[in-house]
Amino acid sequence: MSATSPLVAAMRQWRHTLSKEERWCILIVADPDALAAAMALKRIMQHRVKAVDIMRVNEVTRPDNLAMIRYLHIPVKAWQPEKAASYDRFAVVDSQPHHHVSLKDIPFSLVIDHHPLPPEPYEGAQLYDVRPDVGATCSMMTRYLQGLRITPAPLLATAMLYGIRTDTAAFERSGGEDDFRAYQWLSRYADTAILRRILRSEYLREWLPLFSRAFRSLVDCRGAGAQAWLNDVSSSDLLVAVADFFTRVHGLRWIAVSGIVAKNTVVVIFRGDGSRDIGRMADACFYDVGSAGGHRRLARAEFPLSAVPEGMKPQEFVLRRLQTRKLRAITARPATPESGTEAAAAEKTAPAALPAATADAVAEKAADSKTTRKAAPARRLRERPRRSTPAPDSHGGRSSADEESEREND
Ligand SMILES: [Mn+2]
Repeated sequence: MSATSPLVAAMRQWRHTLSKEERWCILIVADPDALAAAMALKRIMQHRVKAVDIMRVNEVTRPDNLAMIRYLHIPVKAWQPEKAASYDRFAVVDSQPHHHVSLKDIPFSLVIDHHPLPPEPYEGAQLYDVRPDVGATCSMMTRYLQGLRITPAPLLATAMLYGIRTDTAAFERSGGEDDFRAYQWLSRYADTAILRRILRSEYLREWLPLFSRAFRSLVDCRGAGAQAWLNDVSSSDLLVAVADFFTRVHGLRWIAVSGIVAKNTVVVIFRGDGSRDIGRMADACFYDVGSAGGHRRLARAEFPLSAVPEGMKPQEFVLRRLQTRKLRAITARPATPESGTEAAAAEKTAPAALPAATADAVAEKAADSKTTRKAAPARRLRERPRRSTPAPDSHGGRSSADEESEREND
């Protein structure tokens, strides 16, 4: 066994200090890795304390995360700060106290996480294990379960598997030896049918009317593309969900799904199969009315409703632009941020001020995830920057990887 053995020893020691008198609260910024790691910690503490509650400090809105909570019976509740006094001790997993306002003033006895180390060391925790080199907190928790000789029940194993899968984007974005091994071990105990069901939970019921609008409004566009107009939507994430759906249709070279967000902004989400540079196309169609751009397969444009000429319907305007605009010369295109720092900085800015591609990527990842509390490493933005030489990538083998790593949250 490896360098983690002292950590397991520390965990064992910590477990001996638990008291039947104490009520524990595990606080998380809920995402799959955090939810599953909290379940694992609760399992480790089982029967050794009076009570363990799992509390989330954020909202869960993504359909896959909601499905995870429902199908795996994760007993997570919304954190109410005024109830803090009813707990004796606190733990945080997959986050650190400085990551979230609701966490920062709580005296944690246990911190287990895989995000970067804090600027100043955290004092006061009996068990403190922060290892930024690990792909998921669930991989760390797996090692603890193994060390304590705890066999995970199917629902716990499934949750942890999903946690690792999500944080590493199924090992495409990150993940090392520890994560692989943990994944392999957990697979023996997990329920793959439930896992598949969670992975397939991509839409919410209330989105279905949008799909019907999309199908009804679908019109063919030049170059084997199509466009759909959804009218008013509550968030551009919904346009993204609908556009992503259409990427499953073989023979549809590109799709543009558009609608009006917040009553005054027209957003167009582009998806393409890579046969043409969709980022260039978005730019060509809308650069003069707002912000537009993206990558070869993913792009976005947004502009104020007021940019639509008097007497013209916005959907007509979008369609006309899609049909008639010619591509601009490559040199005229604005730069796309490529470094992680730029992207991280961009996350804090208002979406309208962002280069479109970044805004898109951020919006998609933001849902329940914790993009704002950690700097995005450069490897997160692994889609090919649109300024790179258009490669003959249809046989690259990574063709669908880009989109997939975007859909998955982290
Ligand atoms: Mn994580």
